Amino acid sequence: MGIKIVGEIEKIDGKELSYGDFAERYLAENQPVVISDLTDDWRAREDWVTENGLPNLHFFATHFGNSRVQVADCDTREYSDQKRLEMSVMEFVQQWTNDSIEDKRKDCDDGKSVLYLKDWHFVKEYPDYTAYQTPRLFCDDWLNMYLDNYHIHENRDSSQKYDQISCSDYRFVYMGGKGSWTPLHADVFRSYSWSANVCGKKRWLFLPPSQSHLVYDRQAYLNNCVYNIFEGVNETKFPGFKETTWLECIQEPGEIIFVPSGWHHQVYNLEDTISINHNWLNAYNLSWVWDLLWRDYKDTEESIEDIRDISDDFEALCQRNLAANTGMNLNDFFIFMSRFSLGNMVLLQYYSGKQETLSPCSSAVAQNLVLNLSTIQKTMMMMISAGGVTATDVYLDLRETLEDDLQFLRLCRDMGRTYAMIHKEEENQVLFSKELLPKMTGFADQKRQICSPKDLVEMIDHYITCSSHLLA
Ligand SMILES: O=C(O)CCC(=O)C(=O)O
Ligand SMILES: [Fe+2]
Repeated sequence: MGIKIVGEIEKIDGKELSYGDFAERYLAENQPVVISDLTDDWRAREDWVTENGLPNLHFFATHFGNSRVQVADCDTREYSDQKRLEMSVMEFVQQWTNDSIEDKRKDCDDGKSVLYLKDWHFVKEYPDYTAYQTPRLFCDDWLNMYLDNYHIHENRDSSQKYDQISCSDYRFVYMGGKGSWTPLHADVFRSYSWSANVCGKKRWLFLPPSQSHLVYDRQAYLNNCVYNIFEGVNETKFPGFKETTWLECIQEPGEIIFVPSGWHHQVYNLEDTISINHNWLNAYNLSWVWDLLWRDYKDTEESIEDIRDISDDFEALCQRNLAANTGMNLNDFFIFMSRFSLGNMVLLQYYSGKQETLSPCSSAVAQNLVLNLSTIQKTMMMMISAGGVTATDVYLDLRETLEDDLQFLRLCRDMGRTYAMIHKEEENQVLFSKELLPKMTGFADQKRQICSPKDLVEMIDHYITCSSHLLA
């Protein structure tokens, strides 16, 4: 059964695209787009690619050969994903080289599996090797900004050691030969993703979120999703699949694709390809993240309903399972939003302090901060009406957050730099840590704790009101 492809993804020149236009046309509208001309000066496009435009495997083996990475066996399904193997980059490169030599000799198809290195946390592992700069369009990234300073899920029962690398960030390198591929999925947390081809070509197939229900089997445990849209989609399980309509895109070397929230996609490497990809979220897609988290929570609850009566703390069990399945539970989300809001408030106070001299850029930053806060506030209101977060030991102690160590100061500094850069503020106006500290101590004298979404809503109200003059 073939799929129905009804159009292609728009392509535009990144040099001609302002941040405001990108936010308005693609982030806010949740529409995919391919952007050219933003990767020409990346070190990765020099170091990682041979003169013939192929992956420079020798470079990887000599510089990063010892890294342990996850490699997907593209021919073997395991549950809803491909089977994963762990190996060193050196081993991966050796297998890839051997396979290509054999393919050439035998003119292909000897039944050997195609391997695909995925989800390599390259930036975390090699922070001093600047392989690329994240384009400004994708920098309003709460997820990675937060994860650079905090863990999203603190594991309270220390029996399970926190997985340092695999939860450390959402910035990845992918590498695979021609024919390697990624099964149908929508991204983690329903975040946005961007994906840049360092070399090679990809074919993408996209399904708009309005049709997502057509690729799910709601009857099955944990909502089974179609795995491969080109092979054996079961009519009985997915009766709506034949109604689906797809958008296609061929992504060339150097191009970046923007994958909006909740769009399912299946991806093929048409040539030997290296790509860099980040997942991120911000004010424009926060409601997607919340919706999924709440739905996953309800599904988790339902899946263990039969042990509710014999469980000491059913809610805690649900939260534990949710964190294990999705990487974040409702409490983690609440703490994430609380810390992130606090950072926005501190910055807003900083900008309020310079109200007389607010440049157009500073005022764009202030507007962005207010947008962030009001979006978090709306999301917290949804959380309140859904009845989420009831655990009594989940709260944010302001004094601890503000004074205890450098984590929060770093988060504020990263946020300040990021928003200044996004809105092109002059270097000398970028705030410095020493100016932030007095702003923070002002906070600590106030209410001691944010104990519930309601507290956070009230606190945000106060700060938005106080800074309304910045938006005039
Ligand atoms: O390139 C791939 O194989 C998959 C990438 C992907 O799914 C993404 O960037 O969201
Ligand atoms: Fe994806």
